[in-house]
Amino acid sequence: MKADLIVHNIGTLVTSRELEKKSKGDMENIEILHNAYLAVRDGKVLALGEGNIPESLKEEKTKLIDAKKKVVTPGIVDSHTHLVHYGSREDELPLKIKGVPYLEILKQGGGILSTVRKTRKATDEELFEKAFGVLDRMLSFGVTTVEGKSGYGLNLETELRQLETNKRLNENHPIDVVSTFMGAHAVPDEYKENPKGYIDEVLKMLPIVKEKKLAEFCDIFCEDAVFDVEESRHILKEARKHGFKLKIHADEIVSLGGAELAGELGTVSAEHLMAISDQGIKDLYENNVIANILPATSFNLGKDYAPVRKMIDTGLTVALSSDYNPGSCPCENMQLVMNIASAQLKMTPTEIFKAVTINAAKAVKRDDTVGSLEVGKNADFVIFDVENLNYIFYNIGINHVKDVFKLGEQVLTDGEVSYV
Ligand code: IZC
Ligand code: ZN
Repeated sequence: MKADLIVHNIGTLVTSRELEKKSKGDMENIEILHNAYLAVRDGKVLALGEGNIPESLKEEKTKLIDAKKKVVTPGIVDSHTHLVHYGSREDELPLKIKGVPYLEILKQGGGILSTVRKTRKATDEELFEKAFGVLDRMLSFGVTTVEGKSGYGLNLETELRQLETNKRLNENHPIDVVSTFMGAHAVPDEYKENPKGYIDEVLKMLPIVKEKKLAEFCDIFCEDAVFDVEESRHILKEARKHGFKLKIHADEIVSLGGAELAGELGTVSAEHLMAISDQGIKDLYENNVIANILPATSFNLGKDYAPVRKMIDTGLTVALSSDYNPGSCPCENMQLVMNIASAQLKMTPTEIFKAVTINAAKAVKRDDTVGSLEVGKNADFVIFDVENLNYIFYNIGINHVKDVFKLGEQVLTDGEVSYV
């Protein structure tokens, strides 16, 4: 079969295809090729390898792109974001700088609840336009798949509007959007005196969201003074009965036992884990739960980082995501996340690429189609304007992404969005 497109003269091709682990704690077990080519047909990877392009792949109309010895990787998967919402919270910056804790701002009716008020008032068009711009920025940093959560409606109507916006974004933007229902993100003002009443509301939303096919995953903010372990267990078990795959914001700020619950329920992933216990790490490992780490949030809140080296040594599957949201981490930049992972979490470039490609694809259950460049998988890939992987983690704070391809189509050209 002939290729539509061949990228050749690739200095370093990170395919992210998983290789056998050399030890339990090996997270560098992905394939990295040198002097390589990547051939695409009908939006899928047709062939790849080292050396010259095999003549058998070429025909007259095959488009050739010279990668000029640069680095090519799979499209980055941002597997944890709060994509659709309205407004911003820079009015809380002085409080944050003075040291008022994130959960205290929420208790005072700010934080998530401030975004809920703005999101409820926004029109569908406003929600769509704002998130569309965010996706363009994410794309410019090399992201081709994004998970997005609801959780700023906290009532049926606006939760559905957020999820419908996810669907519309998925249909209209080149980035794939994986939708997560997070009605249990906070207790809304109107249920302040009756939080159990809000849990009943969430339970009623579950079958409606599922019936409308608006979300694949259900997530919950299991946190001190938000939803406790028992409430989280109840909601997640009900969600599972309705066919949702599960995620949990666990041990982000306080070590509540969220990771242990993730292990008990066998959720797909557990998110944050900055305050995880040793038992929590063990439980995630034994139950195959992906540790989804969001270091830009630690950075932005001035909090401890998750104990990632310990997790990797234990054998956990670690993913890295942005946590893009209007409060704890208003950041669309996955390269910043990767730079923090290098400097602060002491992850190697190879581990970091594994965490943002194939492991992140597993965290959104898309590893059958994205997250690695393998024959038959989607031709979602990025050309970084650097000569080796280390350079991305050495020259920090700038965007090294030059070109992005989604299903074989060029959607970012020389740093500018270029899809039609
Ligand atoms: O809007 O603050 N942590 N949820 C849990 C968030 C951060 C989002 C927000
Ligand atoms: Zn989150």
